[in-house]
Amino acid sequence: MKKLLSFVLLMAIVITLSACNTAPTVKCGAGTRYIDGKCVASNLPNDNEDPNDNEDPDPVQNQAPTITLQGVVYVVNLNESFTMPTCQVTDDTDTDLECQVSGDTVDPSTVATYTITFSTTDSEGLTTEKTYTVSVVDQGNVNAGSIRLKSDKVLVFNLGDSFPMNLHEWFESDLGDVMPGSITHNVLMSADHVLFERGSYTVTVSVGGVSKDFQVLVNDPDINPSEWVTEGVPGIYLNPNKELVFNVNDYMPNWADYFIGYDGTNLLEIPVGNYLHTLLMDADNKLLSEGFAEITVSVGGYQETFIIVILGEGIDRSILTEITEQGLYQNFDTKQFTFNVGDVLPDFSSYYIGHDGDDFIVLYPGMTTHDIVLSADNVMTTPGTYTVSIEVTINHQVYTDTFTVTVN
Ligand SMILES: [Ca+2]
Repeated sequence: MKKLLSFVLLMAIVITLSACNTAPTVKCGAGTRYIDGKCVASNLPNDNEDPNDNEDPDPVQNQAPTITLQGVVYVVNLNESFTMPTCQVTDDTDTDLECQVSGDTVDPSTVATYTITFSTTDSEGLTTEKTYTVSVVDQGNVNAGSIRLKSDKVLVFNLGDSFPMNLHEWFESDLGDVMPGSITHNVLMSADHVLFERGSYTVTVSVGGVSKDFQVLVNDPDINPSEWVTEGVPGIYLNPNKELVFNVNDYMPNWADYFIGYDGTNLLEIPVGNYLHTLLMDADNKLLSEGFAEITVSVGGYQETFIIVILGEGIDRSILTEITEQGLYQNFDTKQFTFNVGDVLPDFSSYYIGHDGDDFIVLYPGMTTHDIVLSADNVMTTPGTYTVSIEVTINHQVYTDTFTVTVN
């Protein structure tokens, strides 16, 4: 009854559509068909239909069914769910046609391309097929099965070792050959491929559109990060033999010599990209300006920010090891107090070092005041003797100091 109802409804819609259509309706007589605006004999020599086929006396009138797929997904990420599309069949005469599904069964846990075919056949034997492919792909770097380090290889080296030139031969893949061009990495090495910086590096192997990262460790036999950490206490640790104190024109150091992560059980080597710092450097990675900077180190869900001190070129950094008490300290040893007209105003905050009893504190440009006569672009314009003052509040205690400068 329901089927009959929907058929009646369908007819009503067809009639309505016809009524709305103002174009003249062409009706072709028996034995003819409607082609390019004309009724032509259906048994023309080039007609595909066999005019003598008595089993199909009126092939013109029957149309093959139409398959409509909804929710077609062509790409499925590995291990994500796959839903078959819904298949709807419409036909000029048959109303109860169903989709048959054949072909592959999509397994989202296996990287492959699967072929699925939907087909349907109407009551007069006309068949329609729709075939498409679904690819299960590994778009992340988690396809452990597809690209592997060969079982006899270990990506751990020591300083001074030569980095293997045939590294691609260390890997194997089900996705194709691992070629020399399949490998990219950020391992630091000399021109003759000698490893010279301790650290954790990344080798990326790409085969067949799938990439996978591998960690490369370069160890320094003289450095044992397990001695840096407190057993059972996770976090980011600074090498106790290192100080985050540098001089202007020092090269930025290899942070892997300075930091290690620790999850309470295992050491976590810190990838080179996990050091974020505010150091100003030139193109050669030389430190440009004295003052304070920060470095934020993260690995394995742990993150910590450390203060870096950059002293003027040639300043003995032992000055800082002597400072342990809260206060404002002069850092005058290499500072300039006599200027000439035309000189640019220096950052007087770098003439001081603050300490809160626990750590050094950052002194910002602008914490000082002065009465030097300047042009709009901070150039000294007028000879004279001037006073520079600083006022810093550390743990609610105010520290002040003044000094004089001469402009000639
Ligand atoms: Ca049909």
